[in-house]
Amino acid sequence: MKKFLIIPIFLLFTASAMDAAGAGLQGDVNLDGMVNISDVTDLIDSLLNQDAGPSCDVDLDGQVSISDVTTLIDILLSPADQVTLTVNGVAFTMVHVEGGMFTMGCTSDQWPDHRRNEAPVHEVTLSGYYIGQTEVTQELWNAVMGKNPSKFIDPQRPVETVSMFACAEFVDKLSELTGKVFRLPTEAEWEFAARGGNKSRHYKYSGSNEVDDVAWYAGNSGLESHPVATKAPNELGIHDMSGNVLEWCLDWYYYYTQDPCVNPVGPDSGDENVYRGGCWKSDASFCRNATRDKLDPDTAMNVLGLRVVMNE
Ligand SMILES: [Ca+2]
Ligand SMILES: [Ca+2]
Ligand SMILES: [Ca+2]
Repeated sequence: MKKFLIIPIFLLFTASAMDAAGAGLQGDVNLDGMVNISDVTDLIDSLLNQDAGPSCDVDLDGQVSISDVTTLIDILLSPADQVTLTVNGVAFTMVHVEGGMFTMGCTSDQWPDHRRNEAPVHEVTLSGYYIGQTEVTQELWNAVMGKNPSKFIDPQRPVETVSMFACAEFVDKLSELTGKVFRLPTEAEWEFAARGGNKSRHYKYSGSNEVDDVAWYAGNSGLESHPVATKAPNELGIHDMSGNVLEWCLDWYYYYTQDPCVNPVGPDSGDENVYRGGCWKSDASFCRNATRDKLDPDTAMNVLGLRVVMNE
């Protein structure tokens, strides 16, 4: 086997061949528009037969070798930046949030209108996950639950007037229908995604320091919800984490401590659940990335909806 470890590329890369390879999908060895296991087998065949073409140079170092196989396998194993799923004819997109570490709470970008329950700041480490590119729309809720409890009826607006219990039922049904594991975000997952994850530019609101760029809030909403994704996205391409509707989180409400934590899920029990992000009725300061508050899980109001998380 060893003699196949380094095999020089046989086709000279002309400028046009490089362009063609560069323009294609990285890892699409057999040029069928998809990257999958057949590209691995075709790449190994090409290595063994010494007939590798430019598309076999997956890691773009100018030669075809075993390192292209390992790079291709890495590509296949790494989570996609986003995934679009369809349930009962309704498509929705989940954005990948790479795992990382961040400072949660009233960091300096949240001053001076931060609130006492955002202190103390603390270091949080999270594993990767997928989070909804938008709040759950009425269209999606209806496709899963067969009804729409919202007050501001419009398929493209976020669902609202949903209690924590109704949301728990929704994520269970969504999991059943898709074969994936859906749940509500933990409060830490919510804040990390709102801050832009590892791409964070440390804005006050989710994606900007100007609330009007990214949020439907009391100052611009006309006191109603709006279709999702009609304001600019944040650093990860996620919309409406500031404003439009408030979003339920999984955690029972608790007071922060300074202790660093890994994948925190909040206390084991409690009376009220956390919600996040401000809404069409909030003032700007409530739409900040670190703002947090709590409600009885029975509560269903026209300001309160959800966004889902899917495990990696
Ligand atoms: Ca392919
Ligand atoms: Ca190579
Ligand atoms: Ca929101």
